[in-house]
Amino acid sequence: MLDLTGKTVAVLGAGRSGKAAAVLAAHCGAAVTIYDSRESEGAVLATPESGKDINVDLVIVSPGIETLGEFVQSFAKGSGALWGEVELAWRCFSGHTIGITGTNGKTTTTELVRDLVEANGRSCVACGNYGVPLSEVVLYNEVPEVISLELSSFQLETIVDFKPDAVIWLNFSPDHMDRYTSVEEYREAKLRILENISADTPVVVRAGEGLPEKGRVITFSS
Ligand code: UMA
Repeated sequence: MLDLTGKTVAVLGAGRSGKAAAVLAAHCGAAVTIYDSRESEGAVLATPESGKDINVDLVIVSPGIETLGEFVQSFAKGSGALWGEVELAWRCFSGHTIGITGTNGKTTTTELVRDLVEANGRSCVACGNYGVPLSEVVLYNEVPEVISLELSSFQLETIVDFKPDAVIWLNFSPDHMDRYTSVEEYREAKLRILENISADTPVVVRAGEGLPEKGRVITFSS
């Protein structure tokens, strides 16, 4: 488990991932405060203005909060590192990670992958953008050997060292244009799934997606 003893952590967002990240960071030994821009039980009410006065060792951001927005940036300035919830949780997981992204079909595939892994005799939990935050899963009494991890572009924006053992890239089409200034920006966020992989990491991808040449590519098509 990651050791955060003596560290101060600000978790931004008191939704499902924020609360799970806060419990996990506290479990790792940190002094944790949750901040939210709305009145929320267990969280300190914060604004971009008040965030400027908060300097901590680590800021953990929930996926629904814009990384480059004023709220997150006010906390990040003057603080140490900025991680997403997935980055924190992945650093606390010692099993195998299958990272799944794409614009459509992620949840179905995440469940299918879990079933395939289990059918091969290994314990596996489907999680991430799909329902259960990874931060909850790493604190289960029986931590699975493998995680089938659905990853949104929002979650991928805030990875640092996150390195899946296998990648599945299903497809890409414009989405979330209320968050991104261009389709390219959305695609760049998703492509971060490949950022830290090794040359031999399997990358299962739909033929014709035009991904950068990274990993050991295995294409599929109808
Ligand atoms: N908040 C602030 N400041 C802001 C904006 C929001 O404090 O500027 C606070 C809100 O007041 C709220 C909290 O942030 O209290 C919400 O955080 P969040 O939006 O990250 O929501 P969570 O409940 O933590 O859920 C997140 C994912 N939500 C989003 O990505 C928007 C869930 O994905 C995910 O299941 C969950 O973590 C567990 O990992 C949902 C989703 O719609 C299903 N995802 C998008 C999609 O699939 O298209 C990407």
